[in-house]
Amino acid sequence: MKLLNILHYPDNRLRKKGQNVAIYDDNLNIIAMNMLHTMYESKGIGLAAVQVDIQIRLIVIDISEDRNQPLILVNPVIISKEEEIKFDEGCLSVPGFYEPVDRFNQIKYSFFDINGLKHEDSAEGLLAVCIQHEIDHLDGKLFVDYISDIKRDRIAKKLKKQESQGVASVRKKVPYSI
Ligand code: QAP
Ligand code: CO
Repeated sequence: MKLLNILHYPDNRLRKKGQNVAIYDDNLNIIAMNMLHTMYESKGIGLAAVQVDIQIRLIVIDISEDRNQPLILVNPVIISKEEEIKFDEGCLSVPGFYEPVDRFNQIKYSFFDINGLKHEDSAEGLLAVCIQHEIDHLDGKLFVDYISDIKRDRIAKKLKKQESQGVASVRKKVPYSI
């Protein structure tokens, strides 16, 4: 399995849209497995193909405590949504930042599994929010698009600075590090 490179905001490639998957072959399976591996290694609960610079409508999720209940959703679509909530969100593409976002607490959604079989299901709470967040990625949208311009610009500036200095040198500046 391969660790994939996760793009960080404000990388423009995060604005590309994912194309519908038409062929369910080994290649799709390999991408899904590498995405799950990358998500687990990064301690994430969700990852969309667009975040690893692959423009297809594929997301992987695991919200289980034991990290042993992977979900692979191909061409996911939200059919209905109910009950507005504010949810504190983060993102592997926006490391270190968390902000409240308006979402829906209950959704019905459809998707294709890795074999190309269609399913319909419902979700609520964290899973529902995670599916909404990941489908946004497939449309080039990030959770920071829902917060104020000022906050978003501040986050972009900080992440750009970190990127230019390199994560290692940022760590070196922390006084309590060994
Ligand atoms: C999306 O996000 C999500 O900042 C998935 O330093 C998040 O997996 C949906 C992560 C919250 C619903 C609620 C973020 C890991 C992981 C970070 C993630 C970080 C390390 C985020
Ligand atoms: Co994200």
